[in-house]
Amino acid sequence: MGTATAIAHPNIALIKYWGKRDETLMLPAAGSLSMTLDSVATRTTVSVGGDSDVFQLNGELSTGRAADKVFKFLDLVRQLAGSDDRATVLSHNDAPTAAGLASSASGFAALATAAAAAYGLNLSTAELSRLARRGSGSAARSLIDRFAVWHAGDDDQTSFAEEIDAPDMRMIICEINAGPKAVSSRDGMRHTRDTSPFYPAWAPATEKALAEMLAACAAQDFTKIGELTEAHAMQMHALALSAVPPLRYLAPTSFAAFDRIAELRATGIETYGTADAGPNVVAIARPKDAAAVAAALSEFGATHIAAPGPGAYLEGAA
Ligand code: 2P0
Repeated sequence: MGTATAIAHPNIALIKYWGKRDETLMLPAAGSLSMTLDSVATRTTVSVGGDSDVFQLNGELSTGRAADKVFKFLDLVRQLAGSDDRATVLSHNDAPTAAGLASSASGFAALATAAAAAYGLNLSTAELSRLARRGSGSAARSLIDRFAVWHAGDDDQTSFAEEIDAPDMRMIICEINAGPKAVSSRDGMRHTRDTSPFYPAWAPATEKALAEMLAACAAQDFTKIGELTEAHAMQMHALALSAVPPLRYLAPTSFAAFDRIAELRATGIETYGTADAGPNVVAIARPKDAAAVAAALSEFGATHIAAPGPGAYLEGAA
C-alpha cells in the first residue's frame, strides 16, 4: 500500500490541440506544442487503500463528473499495475480552477505521476505522458520540462509529449473575466468536429504549422515563433466560430488586448498573443520585455508573468 505526492504546472500551447480522432485513447487530430509554466501548481497525493475511491479537491469532497474522470483514470493505473486496490486522491490547486489556466493539464499530470508511484509502477517520462493523456489530452504536455511537442501519433504508444529546445521567453497571462463559463474544451472539440464545415482543414493546417514552429524553435527565431503562435490561435478560434451554433470564446476585451499587443509590436516591443477556450489572453515576449507587456495589459485584467517551468515531478514516495 503506497502513498505518493506529485507537483505539476499548467502549460499554454503555441500550436493548439483542438479535436480528437480517438476519444477512447485520447488521440488528438494533430500534434501540438506548448510551454510548461513555472507558476501556479497542482499538488496531488495518492494513497492506495480504503474501501472505495475518494477524490478531494482543495479540501472539498468531489463527486459527479470531475470525480468520475479521476476514478476512471485510477482504473487505467490499476490495470497497468495489476491491482484492484482503491485509492484516496487529495489535490490542491494554487489558482482558482476558473482562472483560465488549464487546471485539467496540471491536474492529470500530477495525478498520473502520483498514482503511478503509489501503485508501484516505475514509468519513464514518455510513459507518464502517455498515461496523463488518457485523463486529459493537454496533460500529456505538462509532464515535460520547459517546451513540449506532443506527437499526435497513430496509436497509444506513439502519442506522447517530449521536450524540445526553444528560446527563453515569458508568458504574460491576462485574466479577462467575461461572465458565464465557456463550453468545456472536451464538449467544444466534439461540437466543432460534428458541425464545422472547416474541420477537415484543421488537422493538416495544424501539422503544417507545427512543422514550421519546430523549425522556428530549432532556429531560436522568436519572431517566427510569435507570428506562428498568434496565427494558429486565431485559426483555432475561427474554427470554433465556424461550428453551428458557434463557439465564441473570445470577449470584446480579449480583442482589445490583442489590439494592444499589436500596438506594442508597432512601438518596438515584440510580443504576440494567444488564447485558449476562454476569454483570457496570453502574450509571449522576450524576458527583457515581459514587465512592459504585463503593465500594458493590466488594464484588461489581472496579469502575471510565467517563465518556462518543470514538468510534473514526484515530491516524495513512501
Ligand atoms: C491546448 N486546449 O492546446 C488547447 C487550446 C484548449 C484550447 O488542450 O478533452 O482540457 O481533456 O483532452 O486537454 C484543452 O483541452 O481537453 C486544450 P481533453 P483538454 O492547450
